Amino acid sequence: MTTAVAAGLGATLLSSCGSQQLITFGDMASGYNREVAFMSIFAIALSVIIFVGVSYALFFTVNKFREDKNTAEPAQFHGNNRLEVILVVVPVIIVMFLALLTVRSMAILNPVAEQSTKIDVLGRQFWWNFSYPETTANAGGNVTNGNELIMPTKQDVALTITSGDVIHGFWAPNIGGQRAAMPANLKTWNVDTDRAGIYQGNCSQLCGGSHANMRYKVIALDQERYDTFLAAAKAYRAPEPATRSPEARGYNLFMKGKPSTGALACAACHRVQGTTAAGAAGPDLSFFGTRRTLGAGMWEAMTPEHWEAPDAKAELHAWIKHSPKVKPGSLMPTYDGSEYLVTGKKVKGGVLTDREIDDVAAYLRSLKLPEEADYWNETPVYGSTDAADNTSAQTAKTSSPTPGGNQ
Ligand code: HEC
Ligand SMILES: [Cu+2]
Repeated sequence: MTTAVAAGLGATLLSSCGSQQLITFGDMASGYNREVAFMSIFAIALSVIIFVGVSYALFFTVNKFREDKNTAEPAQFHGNNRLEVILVVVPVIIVMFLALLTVRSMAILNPVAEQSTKIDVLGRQFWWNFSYPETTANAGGNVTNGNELIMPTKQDVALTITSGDVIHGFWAPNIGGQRAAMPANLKTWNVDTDRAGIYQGNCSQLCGGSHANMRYKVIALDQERYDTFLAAAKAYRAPEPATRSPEARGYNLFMKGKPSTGALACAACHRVQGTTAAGAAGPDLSFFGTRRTLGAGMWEAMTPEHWEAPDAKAELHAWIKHSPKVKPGSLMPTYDGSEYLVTGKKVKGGVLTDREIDDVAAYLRSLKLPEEADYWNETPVYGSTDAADNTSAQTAKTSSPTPGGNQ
């Protein structure tokens, strides 16, 4: 019953071209959504009663007092105190009842338990960082991941949400309601799900040119797998590339850029755990090779070969070369000499050759968590209508549309 009501009310079936995923606050695996559904029953029931009552009264009166049936002046009840009091008191009672229900739900949902898993969420134009404040990485700093939020199932997860620039909205409907991410403002609140799976998250505030491309994935893992992920992420140090390999050349470019052409060092803006790269102006890339999304969820590498697939390689290449052409308004520099925005002004990017870009990409692809900590592996995509999407790398076949093409 609860499920039917909430699903009927709120289910929004959003489908992207390649894979289809059910994004809905009618997902009853989340305690938050169950609570909202419970409240909705009363709100909907009262609305229906009022609608039917008012409609009946209207049609009854109009019909009964039609002019062709009555010539006399209709009865006037102007100044009928009893009627006026009833018409004020009844709506007040209804509104108070609904307000009490809301307060009750807030009292249940809002308190953050001492022992809940804590994750810090930072939104920026147009990407997300998720870090684990209670988990210090062996290589220093907190365990952090860009654009992919890994959380445990069957417990409250306390998210402390903020923004590094303008107001963003954190919203992954399957695991809870939406919350504003505001600069210089930390707000903690709970999300939860009982079911391991991959869920879609989006920025829900119009925050600039690529607001609609400011997405993320929520990957909910059962406790044991979550612990495995966290332990591996904690122990992680970016692998050292073999000398004279493409990865080694990529590593050098990543750390130093190419000053002779004005190509900025990636490390100035991106962090890679276990290296000196500690930039914070762009998403954390510590285990980029394990990730399967690019451009804050704009593009997904869901084929069995993920980053090794030719189209995925092309997409990553195009991204590094000129991300603003792939993603409108991206604040990452270009590496083909074309223009990009720095605090609202157009600036020309430096230049890396295609081979150099491939080397940097090879380095990024090598940044992988150990196999057992690969959180994508065998985690079902919730509500996927494509059976192949439902299992792991072994069978998944579709990949999302290529938004900007591979220029
Ligand atoms: C001036 C800062 C800056 C520099 C320098 C920079 N980036 Fe970025 N990078 C960003 C920002 C900001 C984003 C997020 C863009 C977005 O998604 O809107 C980003 C996003 C990315 C992403 C996508 C990550 C994801 O999960 O979606 C990759 C990959 C990346 N950068 C690689 C590089 C590489 C490789 C270099 C060096 C060749 C580099 N970046 C240099 C700022 C920078
Ligand atoms: Cu946003």
